[in-house]
Amino acid sequence: MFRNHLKNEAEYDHDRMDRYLWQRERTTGLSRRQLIKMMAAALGSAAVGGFLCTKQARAGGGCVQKPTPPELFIPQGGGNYEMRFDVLPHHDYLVSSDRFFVRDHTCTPPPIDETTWRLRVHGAGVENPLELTYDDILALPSVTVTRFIECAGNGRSLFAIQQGRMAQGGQWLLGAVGVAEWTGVRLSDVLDLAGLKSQAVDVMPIGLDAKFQAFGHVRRPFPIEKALEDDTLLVYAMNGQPLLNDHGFPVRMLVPGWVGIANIKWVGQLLVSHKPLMSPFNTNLYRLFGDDYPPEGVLLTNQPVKSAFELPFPAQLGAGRHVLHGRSWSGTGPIQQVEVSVDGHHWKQAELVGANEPEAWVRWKILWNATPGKHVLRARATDQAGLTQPDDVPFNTLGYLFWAVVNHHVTVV
Ligand SMILES: Nc1nc2c(c(=O)[nH]1)N[C@H]1C(S)=C(S)[C@@H](COP(=O)(O)O)O[C@H]1N2
Ligand SMILES: [Mo]
Repeated sequence: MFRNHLKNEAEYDHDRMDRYLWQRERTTGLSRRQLIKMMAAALGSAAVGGFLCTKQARAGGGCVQKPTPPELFIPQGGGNYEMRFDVLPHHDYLVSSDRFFVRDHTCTPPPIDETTWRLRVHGAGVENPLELTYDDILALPSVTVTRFIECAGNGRSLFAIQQGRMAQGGQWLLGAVGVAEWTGVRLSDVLDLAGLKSQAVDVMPIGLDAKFQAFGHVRRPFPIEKALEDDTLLVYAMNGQPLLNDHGFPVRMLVPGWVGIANIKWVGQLLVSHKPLMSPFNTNLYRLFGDDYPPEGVLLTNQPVKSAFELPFPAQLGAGRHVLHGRSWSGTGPIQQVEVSVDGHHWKQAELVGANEPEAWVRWKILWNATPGKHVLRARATDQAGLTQPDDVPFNTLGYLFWAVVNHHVTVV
């Protein structure tokens, strides 16, 4: 019944939240106002810990299995490492798997034996609940796409650095994003096998990693319309190799253009529902809360448009001519244009280089004659949907979606 507005999850969220609160009102006897207050309270206690696995990491329990040398990554506590843009090879469109950022809620990438692993597809939204083996999945028609995965919290540190207000959570710069080539099967093919019912409204992949505190297993529903898109995949390979354990071996979700959390790693179950589904990962977390937002927050769906220079942050350069390299990306379409300012007033078009895939990124370059002194470089992208990076963004307490133009400080000597 919601089908016609499922494409726009933000609109649908309104209905979904409404129904959810209505169900909760009936089962708990609490008022809507009380329920919203409880959500906000749970949120407060959750957020205090920031990245909650930091303690474990300090105790020596390494969370991430692939090497994370400081030349390639900035550690962000626990199982969280951001990619360094400054050492990304300018000529590579893809981020190799050894450089790809890692974001784990629990520091417990489960050691999964793919011979005993099963994907359970079940729920009232399917006629024939089923279990698939790894081999069953490999035997389905495969699809390869190039897309980014970006954490909703990417750029969070810039709320403090640039707008003077620190948000809760890991203080990422801009490297919690990466573009890879993903191979897997269409989620729609798997749902067809399970006899998807016309009444199905939501699909919720559930991760096999440990429970994230009181929030339980990492899981996030998305509407059936998104589930049925051609590039929404159950992925088993990244850049032509089986997924690394850190990136969700044996199978993870790829939900193109959407916030990182939608791309559930180590998927063990797909719950297909004929009723709206909720999880703390789209009610308490991954919503915009704060003075500029309604009390129940605003759902996150697509990543907005952003840009980064392939320079250290901040950078030091010698005087003279430089080719500045960078990348821009958007969750709402390919990039239309990128403008760069080196003086805070004038904008010049950067030259777009090579591939410009939707929900991936485009590389760009521009010549700069650097004179000694302090400078602020700024890059501003516009995507084909017409979305342009603003000068600042309203604060939200959890620091998601910082997509304002970034002031990149450079000292020229
Ligand atoms: N099971 C599970 N899936 C998960 C997460 C997690 O902690 N557990 N983190 C999510 C978040 S917040 C992001 S940004 C991406 C990061 O994917 P990556 O670590 O492969 O870069 O995975 C998502 N999928
Ligand atoms: Mo994330």
